[in-house]
Amino acid sequence: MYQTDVYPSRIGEAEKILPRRDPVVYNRQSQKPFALNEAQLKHYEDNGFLVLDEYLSDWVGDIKQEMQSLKTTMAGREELYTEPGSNSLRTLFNPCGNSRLLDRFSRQDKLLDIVEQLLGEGVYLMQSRINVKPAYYGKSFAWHSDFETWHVEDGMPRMRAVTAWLMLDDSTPYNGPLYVVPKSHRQYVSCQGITGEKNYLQSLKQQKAGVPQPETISKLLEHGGIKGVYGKAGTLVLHECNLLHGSPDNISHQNRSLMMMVYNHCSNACSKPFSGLAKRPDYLSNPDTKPLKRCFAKQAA
Ligand code: 6CS
Ligand code: FE
Repeated sequence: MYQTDVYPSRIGEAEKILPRRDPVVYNRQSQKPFALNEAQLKHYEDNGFLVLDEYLSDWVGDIKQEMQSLKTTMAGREELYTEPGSNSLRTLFNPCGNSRLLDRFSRQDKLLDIVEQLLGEGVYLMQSRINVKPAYYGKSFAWHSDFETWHVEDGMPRMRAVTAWLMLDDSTPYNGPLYVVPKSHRQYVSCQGITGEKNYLQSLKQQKAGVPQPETISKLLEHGGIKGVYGKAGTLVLHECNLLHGSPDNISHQNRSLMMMVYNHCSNACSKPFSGLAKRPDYLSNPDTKPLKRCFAKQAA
């Protein structure tokens, strides 16, 4: 059936800025134990992100150990992407679908209370990934909105998703930290160009399609400039799906690894990519869109 595209992008037209047509917070009255307070909610709503210092520090050691074993057990699989120009691991996709521990981690109250406050009840894990950003070899990520990619390449209809990402190493001004453009989530950049077949094989190493032009980025910067996101390992960042972001190379001697979990509301499940091209692999857009069941304990079966 024909689906109207309210967020067209890469349709072969000139780049333009369109208004956001969706709420940022869907369930602000939540009374759950780990729900955000009014001030935190307002920060997220106004700026498009929120940093919770050392919110999940007790998990960092276990997750890093699990990541090492996933690197071995998943070696040779398509889910592993290397850095451009070297064999260092850049990204490992779907850690939560390949590890019992990480699956349970993603379904705990400390995350879902917040996610369901932001999106409304009934969410699924659309994508998970570990970005390593290795010392010396970790290369930049160009400016982009995740939603733009998920809309064009996966068919995510509306802006009703949030990424919760956990710092697995300290994130400092020197080790290739994430840069965000506060308030940019309130506008949508309809990018020029069109999408090539299997674009993800290129974009996950170095994104080119869906990257706004410098003049457009400058316009979005007028409202809030650039902010580096720094914190100690264990810090959690809530990142709205349409926030403009990117990161520089890591030429330091310290890795900057993080684990990202993308939660999407079940009513907003991805259908057919708006590009008209084939669907991307399941490890980029989870076909299991049933609501997540909460998991209460770290170790219990
Ligand atoms: O393709 C994805 O799903 C994600 N990866 C990149 C490099 N950009 C868009 C989105 O964050
Ligand atoms: Fe991104």
